[in-house]
Amino acid sequence: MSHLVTSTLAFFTPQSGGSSNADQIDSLYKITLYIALVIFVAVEGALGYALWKFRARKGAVPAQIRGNTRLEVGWTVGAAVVLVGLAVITFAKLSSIQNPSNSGPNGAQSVGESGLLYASADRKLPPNGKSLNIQVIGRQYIWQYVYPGASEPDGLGAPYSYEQMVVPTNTTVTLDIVSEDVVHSWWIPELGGKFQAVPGYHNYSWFKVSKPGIYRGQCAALCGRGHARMIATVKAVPPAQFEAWLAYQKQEIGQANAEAKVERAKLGSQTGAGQVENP
Ligand SMILES: [Cu+2]
Repeated sequence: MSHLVTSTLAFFTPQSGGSSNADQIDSLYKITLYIALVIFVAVEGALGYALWKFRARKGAVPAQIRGNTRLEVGWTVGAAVVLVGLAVITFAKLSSIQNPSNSGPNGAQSVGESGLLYASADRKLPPNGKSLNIQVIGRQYIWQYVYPGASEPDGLGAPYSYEQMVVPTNTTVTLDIVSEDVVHSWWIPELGGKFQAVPGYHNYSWFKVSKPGIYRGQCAALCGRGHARMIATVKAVPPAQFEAWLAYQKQEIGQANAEAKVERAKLGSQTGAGQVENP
């Protein structure tokens, strides 16, 4: 029975469990839901009771009532108290949703050091200022993720991946969300924080995953005919595994770039048929 109640509630409440900000959003939602449930049951119960108790009887004349000041003041003040209560709870919880927390002691250690920290006026950083910053680029119809570690000063040569983001566990990950074409929406429900990717604008979010695993999401703004295929996953792995993956990715991309450079030089030195005919 209790399992039925929990799973029914889980169906009606936001997904959570992946990151602390998602948990805070979930608990805020549940507080509001429980208060609303109590009021719903009380109001509908009173309505049902009145319908039954004062149902029409032959010859009966209903009491002729005009207003009830005490009742009216009561439900106005009651609603105001609920509103103020919810506002206070929301603002008390808001900072733990918006502001990133520090990485855990067993998180990735190199994060935020050796050039992995990017400063920004708008981006919120954890209290100790260290986070793994990943750029999330939305484009029709795929998500690209650019990780820190550019080999060239202009930011080129940074490791990247498509569709699946790989992150270390227990590490605060801050996201810099942008778009190359139209408005997309970044959302991994279990990790909280849905944010739009808007061309020409930067949006910031964060998460900290405690359990290794795959967290699924999907572009949440209709962005064109390929929108349905624009899925996103976050794969959380232990920090050591993440460092190894990042190094491998960097090496593979570097190698592919070097090969492309050779190919380009080769093509540039060849004289094509078109060039012969149209000098
Ligand atoms: Cu999209």
